[in-house]
Amino acid sequence: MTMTDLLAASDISTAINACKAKDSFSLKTFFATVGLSKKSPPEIEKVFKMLDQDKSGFIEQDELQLFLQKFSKGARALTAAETKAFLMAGDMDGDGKIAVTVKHGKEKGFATGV
Ligand SMILES: [Ca+2]
Repeated sequence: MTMTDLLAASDISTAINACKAKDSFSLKTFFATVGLSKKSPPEIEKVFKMLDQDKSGFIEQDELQLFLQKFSKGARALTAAETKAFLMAGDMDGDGKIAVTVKHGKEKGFATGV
């Protein structure tokens, strides 16, 4: 399973190119551009599982930093400010990480609620 199994490669490059400049990453814009906004929760869950490198069931800060690189190898890492904003958007229960599946905690809103 790779990102391009779920998302169009052209949409991914458009989304990556749109946030090339540091601190220009917007989660909402990225999700919309890459086509994730239109995906069903189970499909979004698959994407989040790919982001969960150590299979902990959560996206931790270090995994979030590499978010863009998971979509495109040549992409930049997120800045500390972007990572923090991402975490604040997704971390509904305040434990400092984002749950991957809808079964974990209260974070069922992340996949669909961005
Ligand atoms: Ca993890």
